[in-house]
Amino acid sequence: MLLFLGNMTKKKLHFNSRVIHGGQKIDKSFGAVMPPIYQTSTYAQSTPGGHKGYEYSRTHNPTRTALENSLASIEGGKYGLAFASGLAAMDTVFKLLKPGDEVIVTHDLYGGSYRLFTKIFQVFKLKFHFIDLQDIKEVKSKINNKTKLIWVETPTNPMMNVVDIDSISHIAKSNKLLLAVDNTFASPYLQNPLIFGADIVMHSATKYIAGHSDVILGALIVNSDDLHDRLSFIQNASGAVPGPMDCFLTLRGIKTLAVRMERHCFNGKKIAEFLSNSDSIEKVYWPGLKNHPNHKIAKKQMNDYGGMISFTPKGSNFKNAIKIIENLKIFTLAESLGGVESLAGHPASMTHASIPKKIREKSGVSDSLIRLSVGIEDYQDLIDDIIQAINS
Ligand code: P1T
Repeated sequence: MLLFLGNMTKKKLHFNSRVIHGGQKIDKSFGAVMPPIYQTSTYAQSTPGGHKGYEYSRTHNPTRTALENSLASIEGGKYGLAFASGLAAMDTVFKLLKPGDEVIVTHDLYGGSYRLFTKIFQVFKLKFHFIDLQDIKEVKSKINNKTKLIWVETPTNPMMNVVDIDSISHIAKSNKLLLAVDNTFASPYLQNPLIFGADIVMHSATKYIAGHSDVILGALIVNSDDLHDRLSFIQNASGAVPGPMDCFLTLRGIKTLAVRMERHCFNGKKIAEFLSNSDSIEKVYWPGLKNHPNHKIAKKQMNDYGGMISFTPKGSNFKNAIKIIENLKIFTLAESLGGVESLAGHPASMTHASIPKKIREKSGVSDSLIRLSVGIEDYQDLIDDIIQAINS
């Protein structure tokens, strides 16, 4: 099959097929099944402007194009844009705004996102309202004629709260606001925010999308021609693009996204249930649990519940929590998430250290909170590892 599957892929193929074929072409030169890594910064021109669609690799690169088409396909969007990191993708979104504009943001979010908003964009006079996006009244009360964007992260990092994208999208639409959703924790396998009315979907593709802890990459997916044009202008003008090798690695990761996610979800359920039934554990945060406060919303907008779990051990404090994650042998103590290997982290001192203690504790990021990124190992080995780490 030497055909470009393009739109047909997006509309007709199921997710399991789109991760393999979505937006992909067979290489014209030698029939390579995987897209070549076009490790070039520039392209020969017969006369100024006389090129074959590629001029300079900050603007476009064929390996990046293959990835961007794949990203669009797996999120069910029209356009994908790839960036040097998740934060670079976010940086691009906020450059759509101008000084004086206001943004409504979830108060429970990745520490690096909080740092980008407060330490970079606040300096350029964007105003951020960090609020609980589950409180619709509160969301409405923050909207005024300067409000331009609502930024949602769901499930949230690390508290695993689930925001109802559909409800927020109705508010955004009726007030002519852009709605952007950070879909990193869910991945396109679990949730497609464009279906619920989001204008922009953002991913740290570093995580589940690439899936092997070997690349840093970000993505934006949109349907609107106008938004795509504005974002790709900033992508080129600001220049935070990924190199062709990282695009290739991400494309390779995407091929197994569906099968990896299936196992992440299976293992996530096993471990969340084990933790919930353990006498040593105080609280478990995983949206698949029936007693999770947002379980119903999660059931409505997600296809399954993923492999991210946070928990607090009983009677724990900063020291105990650190001791437990240091004792783990199969889970690696590390930042990041979404790779095939299980990781454990201490949000208060690691991923969320840039959020002032008082603010992070308000959203539940206490000193005793532990975050797990459950990998695709055998779940029994992972459970045994948690038991020995708590007991030793
Ligand atoms: O690391 P980068 O690719 O730039 O992505 C930033 C980012 C954005 N959004 C969410 C929800 C994220 O979790 C992250 C990165 N998070 C981690 C590194 C972490 O360990 O939580």
